[in-house]
Amino acid sequence: MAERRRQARVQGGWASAPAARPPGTAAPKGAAASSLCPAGTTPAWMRKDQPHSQKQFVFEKPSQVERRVPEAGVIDKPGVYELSTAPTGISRVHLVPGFLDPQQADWMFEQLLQDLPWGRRAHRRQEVSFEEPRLTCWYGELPYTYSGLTMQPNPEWHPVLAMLKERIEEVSGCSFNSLLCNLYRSEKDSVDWHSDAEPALGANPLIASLSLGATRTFEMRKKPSMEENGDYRFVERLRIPLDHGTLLIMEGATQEDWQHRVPKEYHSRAARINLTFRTIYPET
Ligand SMILES: O=C(O)CCC(=O)C(=O)O
Repeated sequence: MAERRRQARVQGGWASAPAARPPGTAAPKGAAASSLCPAGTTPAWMRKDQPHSQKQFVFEKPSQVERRVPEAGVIDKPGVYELSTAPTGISRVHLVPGFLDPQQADWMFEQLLQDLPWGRRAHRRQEVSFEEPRLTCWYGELPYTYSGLTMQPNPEWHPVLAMLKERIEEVSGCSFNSLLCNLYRSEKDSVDWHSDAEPALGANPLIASLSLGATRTFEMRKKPSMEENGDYRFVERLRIPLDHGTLLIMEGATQEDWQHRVPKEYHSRAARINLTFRTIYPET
């Protein structure tokens, strides 16, 4: 008897009839099947006279399982991070928060904001011209072409930039002959997804990026594999907050296998300067 009572409990044999709903209220989700039965009939799945095999739920794997968008990882601690390994090589970033002392960084930010020859590049596409949402300037003996526009040579390094180049060369063990400076005037300024993979940078370039001023998020996303046909929806993503005085070094296959951007922000942001030291080779 005890065994029969236990089985009845397990099979839901004692489940009571659902309580009456107040008029005008919707049926709870999942109740639709029973409300489709004509009044006074019992749905087949509740009837004890049905053979057991008909009551069993048959699991069929859906042909298209919904893919989840992976959550972005965050890199905000000092260190060296291997982002990926591929036939192209290892993609690696080094994060050095506090590379500059905050007071020195304040002073440098003010000097560079005032003194650098900031300009706004304009593109023309299909008869429509549009300006980049940030200001830029270029230092180096060689010209640099990116996004279809050429920055003319500018060999007269500002003394603050020359000093920073030397310090970063000591830390990274690399030498640089060029510098792209970006000024994000407010939260409305940005740089869209791209990689620094112009031929003039050579294979696997090492790029050292120093940030001054307001903190902005540097986002990275892995380039999709051939099979994904350019679909970036499910790729790996990273967020790296870059604050006043932080140095970020990208190296190895990072430009070949990943893209980066600095998106606009919804909340107000003061100005930010970003300095990306690079090595450019003369075009042959
Ligand atoms: O502002 C930054 O941190 C990134 C700048 C950048 O992507 C670039 O100069 O290529």
